[in-house]
Amino acid sequence: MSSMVQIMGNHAWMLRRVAAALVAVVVAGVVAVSAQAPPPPVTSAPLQQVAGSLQMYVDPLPQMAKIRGYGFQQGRVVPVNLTIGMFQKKWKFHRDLPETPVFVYGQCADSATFPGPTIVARHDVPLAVTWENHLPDRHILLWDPTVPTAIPRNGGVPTVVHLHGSAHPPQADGSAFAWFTAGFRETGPAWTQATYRYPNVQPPGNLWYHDHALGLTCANLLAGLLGAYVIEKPEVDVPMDLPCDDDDLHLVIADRSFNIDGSLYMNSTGVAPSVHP
Ligand SMILES: *[C@@H]1O[C@H](CO)[C@@H](O)[C@H](O)[C@H]1NC(C)=O
Ligand SMILES: *[C@@H]1O[C@H](CO)[C@@H](O)[C@H](O)[C@H]1NC(C)=O
Ligand SMILES: [Cu+2]
Repeated sequence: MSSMVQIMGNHAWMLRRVAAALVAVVVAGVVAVSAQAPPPPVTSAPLQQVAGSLQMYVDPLPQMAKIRGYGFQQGRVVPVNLTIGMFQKKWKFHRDLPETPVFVYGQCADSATFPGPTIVARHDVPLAVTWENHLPDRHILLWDPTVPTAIPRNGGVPTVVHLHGSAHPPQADGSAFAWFTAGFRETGPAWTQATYRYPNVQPPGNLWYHDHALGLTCANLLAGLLGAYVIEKPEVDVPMDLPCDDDDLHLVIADRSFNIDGSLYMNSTGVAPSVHP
């Protein structure tokens, strides 16, 4: 459907981003946990022990659900509106790992996946997505309050969605300051609207959507808030006889380390604001 180069370009960026998340120095928790003692630092030995214990090629390649970002009316392609939520649920990353909490995108909690559903948009057909935050009051990972971070007054996990690589108006860009908590209870200073409109006027290709909240992007992505977004254009795709529909598989490569208990690892070195920075 779209060039491999583009896929790799996006993924290379994602890997860099996730790698950054993995080595991020995490300092202290949310308001709610700031009074607690920092957790003891995790050394690389247990992480390598878990990683080394996982056998490769034993699970089928996961296929995320595709959500069509357009409809048909009397044979014509027409725009649709989608609602996609963010949910906490448990996810099994490997046959031999227990289920563990993640934050993931989906049309409902049951169908939410890591990575999120693949949105298939059509060139020149605008798509409106209402992104909803259904996350709980507390994060599953630690926050770093020593960088400018979205801190809601009444708890909740700030989120905002950025469609990476897309050309769209600034109000739909998912500014780091346009964050919102569950039910839009609290919103950041740049928040203007719940529904983002993506014009899909650029050349066809593979994009990805991911969280972009101020100071929380690394934790929210590590927790699972990412997914693929494809712009198809039959005039380009069909003459090349590329695989389509179920034969067109979208691969998302994401790097994660796991603690001994199977939970997602995030580096919490420096969890003491008096010490760091
Ligand atoms: C966590 O981050 C600290 C500071 O950057 C680093 O020294 C340490 O090696 C990291 N821990 C692991 C397990 O990667
Ligand atoms: C999508 O939402 C817009 C704005 O609320 C509305 O005007 C339009 O009719 C909706 N389209 C569909 C297909 O529901
Ligand atoms: Cu991005």
